[in-house]
Amino acid sequence: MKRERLQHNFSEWFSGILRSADIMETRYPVKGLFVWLPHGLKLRNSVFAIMRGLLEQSGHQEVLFPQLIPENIFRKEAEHIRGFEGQVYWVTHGGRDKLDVKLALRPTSETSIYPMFALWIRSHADLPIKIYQIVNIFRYETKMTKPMIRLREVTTFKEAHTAHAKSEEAEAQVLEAVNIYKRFFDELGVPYVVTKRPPWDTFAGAKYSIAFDTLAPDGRALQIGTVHNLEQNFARVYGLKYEALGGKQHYVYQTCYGVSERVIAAVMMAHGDDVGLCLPPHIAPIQVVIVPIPFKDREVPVEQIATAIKNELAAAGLRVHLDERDLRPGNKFYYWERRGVPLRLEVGPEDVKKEQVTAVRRDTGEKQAIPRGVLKTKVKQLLEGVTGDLRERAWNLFHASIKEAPDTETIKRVIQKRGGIVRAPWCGGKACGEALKEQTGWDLLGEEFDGRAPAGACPICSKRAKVSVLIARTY
Ligand code: P5A
Ligand code: ZN
Repeated sequence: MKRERLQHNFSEWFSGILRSADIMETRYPVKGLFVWLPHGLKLRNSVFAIMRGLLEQSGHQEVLFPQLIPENIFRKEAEHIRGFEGQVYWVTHGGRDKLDVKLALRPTSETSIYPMFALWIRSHADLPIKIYQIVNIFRYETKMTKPMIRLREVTTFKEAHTAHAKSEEAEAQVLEAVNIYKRFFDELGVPYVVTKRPPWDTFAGAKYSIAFDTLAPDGRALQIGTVHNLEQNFARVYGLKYEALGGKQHYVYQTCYGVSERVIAAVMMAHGDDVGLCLPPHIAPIQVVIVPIPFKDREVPVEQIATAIKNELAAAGLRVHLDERDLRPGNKFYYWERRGVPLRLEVGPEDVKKEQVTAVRRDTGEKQAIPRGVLKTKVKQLLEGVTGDLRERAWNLFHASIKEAPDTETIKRVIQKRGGIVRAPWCGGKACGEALKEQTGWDLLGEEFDGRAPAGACPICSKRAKVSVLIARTY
């Protein structure tokens, strides 16, 4: 399967496929805002259903907070504000009246949620709190906007927020969140690295941030999720206190973590090819498409049989579509291939005669005849195979794009030449981190999380390396 065009002109491929695969309308007349189309919205919903399941299973409860935050409350946490100041849209008027207190359109919801936490938390018994919401947020992004990837209205912001009695519990929560995200991306077959972001790239108001990055086909790293330990920063500002057993008041410890529709872009990139999308079956809005191949001069009930097959597969719980349009089969094939439908079943006169169906896998193009008698079982098997193979292929490509480099010249050159991620030894010092960024000209993703103990010396200070640092060109 060809991925050349994706590599060389990823941007063009991506915007082309958004429209032709019925994912997004990109001509909405406000910069950074886009329209979800039916097929795209179904894909989005099934991806976020997985996330919902993972969060619910691990004791998170869904809430829904208002979108507007009063300026005075929004401005309380100094660091947070410094980070978001330049990105906030303000509501200043209600009708013709100027508002007494300006209202921020949430760029994220810490400052909307935590004042309510302050009302809810009284004693130790009220903790922990683990909530999440899937909402839209607004960020006045100044870098180039891109559908799903850098939006001014993020339509699908999944944010979770937690509060704990003890520092260690917040630490444990960070690990739980990292594991939830790992499972999420594994389910989607989206490969990733996990790093602890350097201080200059830490979420505004957090003690530290852990981030997931994948690679776009053009070799640039894309941050697809973050987990933050907020420690007591927000708790102190918003007065989130609980009474411990002895009657003493304590500030809570907090974490938050989020992903957005960027993960949908990551799914499209991880599995797509020259033709278009290639979707993992469990999230594909249509898993199986049936294309009848009628034969004019013969009296074979192709359509009738195709309908029977459709009903049989639908009854088995598969998302199946019968394409009865008056189009040439070849056009239909291409149409569904572009949309990434994992499996096509063709029913032609030959198939009818032999009581079989011809199955074609979207990912490999592999064709095979399936006897009608074992259709259900065989189709399910094939789909499972596709899921596994897509994941494996994506991870193989990803691993091949991670290179080791011992010194700044090599780091610089490797990324310049082929993009991807470079793993280098690092003493872990902030100054050396900054120098690495300066001298290579690329971005530090950060210290590799649960990475292998590195061999070698820090390329800057020559001290023995304590950790591995990952470096890439980023989006
Ligand atoms: C965590 C959830 C936060 O906002 N507050 C609540 C924390 N973290 S974050 O890193 O700023 O955002 C989380 C993830 O959202 C995606 N993202 C975006 N996606 C599309 N367009 C944007 N403008 C945008 N900004 C952030 C990123 O994947 C990020 O990791
Ligand atoms: Zn060093």
